Amino acid sequence: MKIAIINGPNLNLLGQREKGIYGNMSFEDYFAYLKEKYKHVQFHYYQSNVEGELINEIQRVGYEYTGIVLNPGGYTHTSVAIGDAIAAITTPVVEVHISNVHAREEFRKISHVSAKAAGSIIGLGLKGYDLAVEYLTDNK
Ligand code: CA2
Repeated sequence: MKIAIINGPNLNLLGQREKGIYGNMSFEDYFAYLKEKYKHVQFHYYQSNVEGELINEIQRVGYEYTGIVLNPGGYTHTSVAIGDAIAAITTPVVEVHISNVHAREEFRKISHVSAKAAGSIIGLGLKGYDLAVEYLTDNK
């Protein structure tokens, strides 16, 4: 069972900056925990700050993998192209946001991804990735 975790722009800074919003754990540390917890899952992690690279990766894994956990970062609110990429693939996508985007600025309430995703997990911190993996691996 193959699960891809794809993180968008600036999420490489997790644990280093804005800890009040995004927590103090790096994604690398959290990823080590996930791999330990779901030993039967073959994980692939990808992070990019570049919109087209994220789309290339979504297309690359989007037909063969069991599921994609996607946090598109700020592109969530701007990228029609990432939404189109999700609509084009066959692998289910769970959208994850660490912070509660609905409790922040107005522009963060818009997502070009939510309607194309199987579902969204918002505002539960890094635990959201865990819950997304749980959903995607259930009954597989
Ligand atoms: O809450 C989320 O997961 C977001 O996708 C994070 C994006 C933000 O633009 C979305 O509205 C919500 C920002 C990612 C920035 O990540 C940082 C992490 C640590 C330090 C600085 C930025």
